[in-house]
Amino acid sequence: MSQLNVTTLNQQFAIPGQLEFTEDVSGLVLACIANKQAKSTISLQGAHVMSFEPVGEKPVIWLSPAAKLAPGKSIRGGVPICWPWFGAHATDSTFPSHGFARTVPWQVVASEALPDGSTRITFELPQSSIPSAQWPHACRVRNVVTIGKEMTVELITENTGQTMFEIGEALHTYFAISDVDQIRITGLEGCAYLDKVGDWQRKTQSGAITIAAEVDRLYVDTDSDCLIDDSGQKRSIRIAKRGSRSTVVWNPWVEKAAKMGDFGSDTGYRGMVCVESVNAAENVIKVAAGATHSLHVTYSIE
Ligand code: TA6
Repeated sequence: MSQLNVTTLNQQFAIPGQLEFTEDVSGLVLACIANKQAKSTISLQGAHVMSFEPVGEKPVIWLSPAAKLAPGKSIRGGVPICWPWFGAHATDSTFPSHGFARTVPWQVVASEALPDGSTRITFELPQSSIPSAQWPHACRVRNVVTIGKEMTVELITENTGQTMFEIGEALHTYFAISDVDQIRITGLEGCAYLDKVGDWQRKTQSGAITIAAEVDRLYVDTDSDCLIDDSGQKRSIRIAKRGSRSTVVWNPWVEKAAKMGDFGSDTGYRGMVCVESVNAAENVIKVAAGATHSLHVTYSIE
């Protein structure tokens, strides 16, 4: 049975007053959550959180006004899932950057109204969505999203095969900010990073991160929380991760954003910053046969 039948999804997984499924004009199927604590929209394609807005707060997650919703196309903004590799594929440049998981259909396998008033929905990557030429391993992959005053996203990789496999991954999260010159990012002081803008040179972070040009840094061997202090919005966004040893901080700045063409206006890049919870470079994850790995992140406002 096709999971993309909205009627079937609502019969099986809708929660009155909290969760319903709709089909967007683009043909993408969306899970729409609205409970007493927050609202969120999640595309079944890529199990891709597109929005998260706690009641009484401005949106936490940024989605480009020019995001092109189309089957098979990555969505600019939200929480893209990069899996089973991060960035360019190690050996085959014809394979999609950041893996295939974010542009293929996922299925809904569970929905729950939790006692604390939050709503949980579980997505699974069906074998039929996995291109065996790119990923010839037996696995079970789930993305568990919980929407309440806080949002948690847990990407779970189970090795159901007979041999170890290695994954790179990320919750490549775009955050809505007042303006890029109003923020500083803390939590990575003293960490080593690979500077993509500087030919991947290895450097060390000194002090808080501020942004006044393109920034694209892969911080390694860090499991620290990060805080986006936004003086313009008089709030901080906390990113608290488990099962991730890398963090990427990215803002494309004006030229790169213009080249990408889906950041909206020519100043669209000023309203966003990515702080991504990652396992990449020396932090890629070896998943032994029969083992399960979890990348878990909680997003909250302070
Ligand atoms: O995580 C930062 C990054 O790797 C940047 O180098 C840039 O490529 C960004 O991801 C967006 O990639 P995408 O494939 O979504 O356009």
